[in-house]
Amino acid sequence: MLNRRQVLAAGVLTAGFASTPLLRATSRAAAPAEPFSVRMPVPPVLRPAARLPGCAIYHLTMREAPVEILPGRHTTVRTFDGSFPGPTIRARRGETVIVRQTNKLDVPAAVHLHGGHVEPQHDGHPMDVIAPGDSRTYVYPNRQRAAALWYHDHAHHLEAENVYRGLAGLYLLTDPEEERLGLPRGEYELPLLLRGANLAEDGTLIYDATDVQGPDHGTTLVNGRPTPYLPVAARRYRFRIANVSSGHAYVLKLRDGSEMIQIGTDGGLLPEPVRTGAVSVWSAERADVVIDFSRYPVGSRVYLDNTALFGGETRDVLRFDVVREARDDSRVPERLVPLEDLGPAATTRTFALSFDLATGRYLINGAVFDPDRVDARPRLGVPEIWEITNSDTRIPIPHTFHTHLEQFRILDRNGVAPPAAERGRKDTLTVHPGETVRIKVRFSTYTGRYVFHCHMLEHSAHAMMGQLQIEP
Ligand SMILES: [Cu+2]
Repeated sequence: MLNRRQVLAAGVLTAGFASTPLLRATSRAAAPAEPFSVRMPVPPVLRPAARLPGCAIYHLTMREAPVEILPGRHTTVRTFDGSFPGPTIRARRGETVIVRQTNKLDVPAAVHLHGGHVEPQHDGHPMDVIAPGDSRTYVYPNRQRAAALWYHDHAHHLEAENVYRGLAGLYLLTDPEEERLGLPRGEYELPLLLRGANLAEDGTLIYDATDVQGPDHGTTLVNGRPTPYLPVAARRYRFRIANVSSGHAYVLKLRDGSEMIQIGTDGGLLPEPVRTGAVSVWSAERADVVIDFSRYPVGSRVYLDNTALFGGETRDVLRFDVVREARDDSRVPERLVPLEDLGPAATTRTFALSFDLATGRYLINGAVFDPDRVDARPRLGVPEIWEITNSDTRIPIPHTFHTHLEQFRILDRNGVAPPAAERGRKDTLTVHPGETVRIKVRFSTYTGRYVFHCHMLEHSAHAMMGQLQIEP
């Protein structure tokens, strides 16, 4: 594995700027894909290798595979089981999922279940990697609320490229509370994994960490295909949106300005639905969104746009083609799932996110990641307030702060209560330049070592990460 010095020598300064959307000024010729010329695929649902009482066992192999991204062209990507993005794992609360991962890539990998509440040895710690040729078994107890989690590589220094090249997949955890709500399901509940890709004309996936527009600028992919179309019925659909990009932000709007209903965020369902014209998902965030197509006559074309254009991205994301009528017995109740009270906080910690111009390093509290250093020792079960400040105002670089193990609550942004869609269980949040965000978090169940980091993957790959030791 590359060490930090080698990565720095490889050009961390430009690489750092590369994942800075606000600094992307120019645009580049798009890859040769007519928008809305391919149908949106749905990643396959992974079938268990075995089922035991209360437990499902899966096998996944990480390997390179050729896939079709641009029509008629082959692209070699890094996959879980040949699927780009990875297959969706469907889990139920209380039913253990065991995933045996075999690494047939020529680079190390560590598989992290993002948003998962798991023991430290199953968390995919960045230093706890699966060497090429080796296998490892991860255990996910699923003792947490229904949520759209996702699994992805987390090998230190390599995660940005590994995820960019394809090592990401959705993990949909359900529970009886969610099931009884009557939300759209089956063929009317679809994942939308969003990301960018820099594709050459011949289909080659280019990873250039020094690209000033970010390595994943260029073509917007939904479930691995460029700006696709999706035939829909004139009824409600539930979309499980995940931003699996290196550093892109998506602020999604329907081009006709119509309402969407956001029902969930990173850690599951919101207390109540949020009717909105714009759904925001930054790197690693998820949004659970219902769109009601019954307001459109059959034959309508409904466009989903990205309005967070910092340069290099296209507005087009997805086109819904309303092709038929359909019965709809789904609903969106006015009350979803209540938020539990985390209790009064006993400790306050501060985390300062910054970019050091002199060294080109991304820092948390003035330091880069050191696997031999513990940065915070929260006590099990004791609520804490974390004040996370992005002090980069001269060079306005946003960051996305993510902690492993636990879902937190956003208390305020610069002292102001967060927007309704952020008042749920969160594991990732954007901290804008000049902003201080206060969160409340309470680590539960497991002691041991976990990481927190910026989830702009070019930043975390350059060691914008710290370590927690959860103490009994
Ligand atoms: Cu960052």
